[in-house]
This record gives sequence, C-alpha cells and structure tokens, in this order.
Amino acid sequence: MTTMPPVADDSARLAAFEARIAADESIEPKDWMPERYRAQLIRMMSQHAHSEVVGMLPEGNWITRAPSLRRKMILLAKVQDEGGHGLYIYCGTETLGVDRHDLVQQLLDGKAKYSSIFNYPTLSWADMGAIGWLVDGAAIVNQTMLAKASYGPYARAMVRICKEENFHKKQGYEIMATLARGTSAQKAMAQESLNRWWWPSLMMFGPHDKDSSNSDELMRWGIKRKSNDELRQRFINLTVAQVQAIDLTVPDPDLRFDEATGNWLTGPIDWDEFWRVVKGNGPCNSERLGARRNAHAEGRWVREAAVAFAEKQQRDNREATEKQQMGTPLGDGASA
Ligand code: BYC
Repeated sequence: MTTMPPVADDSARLAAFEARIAADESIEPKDWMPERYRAQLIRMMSQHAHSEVVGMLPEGNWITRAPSLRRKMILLAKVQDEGGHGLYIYCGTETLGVDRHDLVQQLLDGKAKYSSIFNYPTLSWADMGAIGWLVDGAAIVNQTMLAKASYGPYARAMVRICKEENFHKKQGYEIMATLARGTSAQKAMAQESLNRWWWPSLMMFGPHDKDSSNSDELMRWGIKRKSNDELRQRFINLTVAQVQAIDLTVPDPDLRFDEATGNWLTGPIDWDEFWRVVKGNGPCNSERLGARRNAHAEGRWVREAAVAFAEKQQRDNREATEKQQMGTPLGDGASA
C-alpha cells in the first residue's frame, strides 16, 4: 500500500504564503492563498473593473459635442481605452475563480461599489480636461502602486493600464492649459470645472486611514503598498504645481505649504458628501446605474450571438478533428 504524502495543514500553508509575501514573491492564480486574500482581491478588483466601465459614461456624454475632430478622436479613443481597462481587470478577477457575469450582476443590482468620482455630472467641455487631468491623474498615482501588488494578474494589468492613463492625463491637462490661456470666458470655464472636480478627486483615494476598514489587511498582504492618505498627499503635491503652472487656483482657502514636511496641506475634506455618494445618493448615482442597466439589456443580443458563434466554432473544430482522425479516404479522384 502506498502512503500519500501528508497534506500541509492550513496554518502551515498560511505561514508559507506569508513568507512568500514577505519575500516579495508574486502570487499567481494556481497558488494556494487564504480565502480572505482571495475575497479581498475579488472585492477590490471587481470594484475597480466596474469603475472603469461606469467611468466611460461621464466622458461618453461629450463625444458628440467635442469642439473639433481632433478632440473627438482623442475622446473616443480614451473612452474606448477605459472599456478595455474594465475588460483586463474583469479577466484578472476571473483568475480568482469567479464569473464576471456574477460580478456585473452585482453592479446592476446596486450591490457592488464603484468609484465615487463617476457620480458627478459633466457640465462643460472643460470637464473633459478636468477628468483626464485630475481623475486619470489620481488613478495613475493609485495604480502605479497597485502595479506592485502581490497578486500577479492584477499587478500586470496595472502596468499596461498606467501607460494608457498617462496619455489620458496629458490630453486632459492639455485641454485645461489651452482653455486657461484662451479667452477670459474659456479660462473661467476651466476654473469652474477645477472647482467642481478638485474635492471629489481627493475623495477617490478613499477615507482617511483611520476610517479605512480594509487597509490593514491589504497592506499586510502587499495588495496596497501605500495608504489612502499617503497616496492622496502625493497626488496633492504633484497637482498643486500643475494648477499653478497654468495660472488657475486650487479651490481651497486653507491650502498651505508646510515647510517642515514639504507637503501641501489642504482644508478639511467633506466626508459626509463622500459617504453620501458611496452609499448611492450622489448627484448621478441613479443615472449611472440606469445607463448601465439599459446598456446591459440592449447588449443582450450581442452576448447571445457571441455565445452562439463560439459554440458553432467549437462544433466545427470538433467535426474537423473527427474527420482528421478518421483519415481522408483515398481513391476519391484526387490522385497525383
Ligand atoms: N469610491 O477600507 P477602504 C479610472 C469604499 S477608474 C467608492 O479604504 P480600500 C477611470 C471601499 O470600497 C479607476 N467607494 O477601502 C475610468 C470600502 O467599502 P467596502 C478607479 C470607496 O479598498 C474612467 C469602504 O469605502 N480606481 O481611473 O482599502 C475614466 C472603506 O474604504 C471609495 C480604482 O478603482 C471611493 N472613492 O481602498 C477616467 C482603484 N473609497 O468595499 C478614469 C482601485 C473607498 O469594504 N481601488 N471606498 O464595502 C483601490 O485602490 C481601493 O479599493 C481604494 C479604497 C483606495 C479605492
């Protein structure tokens, strides 16, 4: 009788897993991982994927109103990129053993979160500049760190996404810079847009560290490498200089430079507003979910056609393989 090798118990596996995290090894889909690590990744990655897809809506709203063909082409490409980002991250999430249809259903049922920032309206062309500059700019700061996350598929998706986000940010800043050196009405439009997007962009980084329920666990497992407040501060420091460079004003009377730390310190963030938006009561939450639900219903025939086509291909491949295995009969008039 052969003896099976003993299966390491969970505490031994957990210790081995944590040793790999401590050694900065990448965790891959087939590796053993604690269920809580898997669940945290599914939560965070699916929220991220939903954010990319819902995030197409505020800018998509302006494709038909772009002021020139060049701007229209750039905006179209950007919105399409965001859809692609959603796709990579949904694929990454599926490596954890979940089905993206279930994740999308959670979004449509209003059970899954997505970034608060996409629940604000886009009221002027300058908002296309502010979103590219501030929203993609904040995303770059956050995602550059996530590119070092311990879970391989998520980290690798971030590398490509960050490259694309850099273009998004540059085109947004270019729109704002152009408006800021335009007529006084154009400059006022840029400033008004900055006024509306500044604070929601800071909220993208999540609550203060002391109120961040997930951070400790995510940091311990190397999913997050820097805390919400650290990344927010980095974004503020980078962005204040960019605001000044195009002669606009940060809409914060309390903003001051702290010589001791080298940081720009802001006034208080309105966390009541943040939680209102996160809980579904922001200016556009119901509009955004409504748009996603409609798109899902209208796209049903596309999903069904894709499944039917995939099944047909599988059938054709199977038949071709069977024919090959049986061998092509000789003497059918095809002799040399
Ligand atoms: N909005 O414990 P915390 C893009 C929730 S799209 C809504 O700190 P965590 C783009 C949080 O989920 C890219 N909810 O959470 C697309 C948690 O609730 P649950 C967007 C938020 O996970 C189109 C609770 O508050 N980027 O770039 O440690 C056009 C407590 O928070 C938010 C990402 O998705 C929020 N802002 O840290 C243009 C980045 N903040 O789940 C651009 C990936 C917090 O426990 N995600 N909550 O019920 C992350 O980096 C992290 O999940 C967060 C939050 C920093 C957002």
